[in-house]
This record gives sequence, structure tokens and C-alpha cells, in this order.
Amino acid sequence: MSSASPTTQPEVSVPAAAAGGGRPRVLSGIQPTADSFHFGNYLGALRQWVDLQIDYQPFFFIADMHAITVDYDPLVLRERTLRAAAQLLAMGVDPERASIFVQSQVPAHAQGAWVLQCLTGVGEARRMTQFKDKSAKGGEGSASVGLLTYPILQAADILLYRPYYVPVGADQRQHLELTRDLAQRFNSRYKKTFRLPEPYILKATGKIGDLQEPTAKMSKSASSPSGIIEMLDEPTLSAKKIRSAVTDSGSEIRFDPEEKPGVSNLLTIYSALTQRSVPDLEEEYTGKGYGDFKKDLAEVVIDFVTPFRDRTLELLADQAYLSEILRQGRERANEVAEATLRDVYQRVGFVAADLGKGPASIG
Ligand code: AQP
Repeated sequence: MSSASPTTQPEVSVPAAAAGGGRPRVLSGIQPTADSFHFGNYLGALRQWVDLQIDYQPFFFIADMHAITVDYDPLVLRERTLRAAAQLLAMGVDPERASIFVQSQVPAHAQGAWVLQCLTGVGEARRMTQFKDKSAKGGEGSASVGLLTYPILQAADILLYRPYYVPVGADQRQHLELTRDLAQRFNSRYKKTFRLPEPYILKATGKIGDLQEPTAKMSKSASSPSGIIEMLDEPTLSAKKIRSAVTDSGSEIRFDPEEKPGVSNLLTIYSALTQRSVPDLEEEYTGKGYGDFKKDLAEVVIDFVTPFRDRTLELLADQAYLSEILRQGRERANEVAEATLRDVYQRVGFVAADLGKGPASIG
């Protein structure tokens, strides 16, 4: 990895990628459940996707199968899937280095998930906090079984690629633990098949707070419109949201998540977008008020989102190009995922459909 600045410091120590040979793999996904990615997605996870593609071999997918675990509109889902692809390219994911694909186009994910579901306890699945939170609204009885088993599908999404790292936000930590547990369980029950992947979560930006309720995470389903910065919003609207973000009592611009969660969240965003350290920003704003601070951050946000938005809209106008990128990504993903699935099927005792195409090593 290139040298880590304070805002790009991961929780795990990341060795330099192996010299020679193939680049070690990384994998992550994002759900196409909104018209736009938001700042939490970007600073928490997606920016690291772009950084990691330099030294690692990335597989990045648009998690459309996860998106149907809650209420949705099929026409909107299709549109959002393409918007997600355009946004990934616009933020700098390089299709020459990274495979970008749509989850439902790689059948091994669902097939691998079934095997892992058979290794997961119902109680284990029900303990996932995201399931508890998302099913709490309508009651567990009316939540879909898909919402319950989605972390197991996510485990298959990951394990099939045998990645070293999974760049995600802190809210995914529990799902990554389940993934590692399932990998370990499969490996010890059958034979070593899966690599145990490490979550790649940044200390500084692993949880970006809601602008109006900074102790809660910025979230597309839970945040109010004024609490969330959408990457594709009109830049002037994003600037307005920053200017009206909740700040704390007192007037000092100081990083203190306990006492000053609002200001600390804004300092985190400011630092991440400018690569300036938080102490440096604190010093610059000594003696100045919240108004000056938020006005400057609003400008930083405008400068950041304007070219991103323009590029995304340009890419969306070229659907043939987007389809071609997704086709190439799908081919590369299918190749890797099918090879792992063949190993999995052989180890659990399924008879290979094409006996000539069995795994290279049968132990
Ligand atoms: N506030 C956040 N701070 C840091 N990282 C975040 N992520 C999401 N919100 C924050 C990370 O973004 C990646 C993609 O997320 P996703 O859309 O696939 O799923 P999510 O985590 O469910 O995102 P939301 O906005 O929070 O959606 P809802 O409201 O539906 O739950 C993931 O790596 C995630 O950690």
C-alpha cells in the first residue's frame, strides 16, 4: 500500500502486496438501494476501493440480490444498478485493474450461499444487529427470510474470491466476523478451502455520522434528507446541508467525539476530503467560529462533488460502455467464483455435473 495518511490508516496492518505473481485479491460490494451513493459509503468504504486497486486485484460488485431483501421497485432497481456502476467508475475505480460486476450475474454467489446456509444456525443469523434493526420496524414476522440470510449470502460473495481484505465501513464488522466463522467452520468440517479475509476498516472514517444526528451513522434508510450528503445531489444543496449541520454547544472547533460529536464528524469529513490532518484543521480554526468553519467545508464539498457528479452523468449517457464494463467484470468474476464453487461442491459431496472439470486437487 502507498503511505497511509491519518485519514487512510486502516485498523489492520496491511503488508505490501507480494512482489511478482498475481496481485492478492480484495473484494467488496455496495447495494443499489439509492439513486446516489452518500458520503458515508464513499468515505467509509468506496474511497479505499480506489486506493487498494493499485496493489491488489479487486473484485467489486453491485449487490442487487441484497437489494431485494427489503421492499423495492424492479424498474428503479435496474436504473440504480447502472447508476452504481457509473458512480464507481466516476470515483476512480479503473476497469482495467478491477472487475466491476453485478452480483445476480454470477450464479455461484447464490449457489455458494446455500452451502453456507446449511452450516449456519438460525440463532446465529438472528443475532445480526442489522437484521434486528431492519426487521424491528415491521416486526420480525413480516421481514423476509432473505433479510435474515443476507449476511450468509454476503459470506459467499466474499469467500468465493478468497480475498485478503474486504474494504467496508464499521457497520459491516459483525457480518465479516460471521464470514470468517463460516470459512473456518467449512475448512475444519471439510478441507481448507477458504481464506479467512480481514475487514479493511479505516479508523478515522469507518463510521461517518448523520449531519443532524451525528452519533448515528449516515444511512440511506435511517437518515433524514438533511442528515445525509448524496454524492449526486446538486452541489449547492450539499453545501447547504453542511452549513445547516448540527454543531455542539460552545464555539471551539475541536475533535472530541464524546463532547462534540457534530463538530468532530465535520472535522473528519473535512480532513478526509482535503487529506489535511485534524490537528492542522483545529489549528487553522482556532479563534474562528462554527460559521466560518462550515462555510469553508461547504466549499470543499462543492469542489469535490461537482466533477464527480459531472462524470457520473456523462457515463450514464453511455450505456453501451457501462454494459461492456459489466460484461468484462462478469466474465472475470464467474471464472474465479466458479472455480471455488467447484471445490466447495466436491468437498460437500456433490457429484460434479461435468466429471472432467473437477477440482485440481482432491484430498
Ligand atoms: N455512515 C457510514 N460510515 C461509514 N461507512 C458506511 N457505509 C455505509 N454507511 C456508512 C459503508 O458503505 C458500504 C456500502 O454500503 P451499502 O449501501 O451496501 O449498505 P449499508 O451499509 O446498509 O449502507 P446504508 O446507507 O447504511 O444503507 P441502509 O440505510 O440501507 O443500511 C459498506 O461498506 C458500508 O459499511
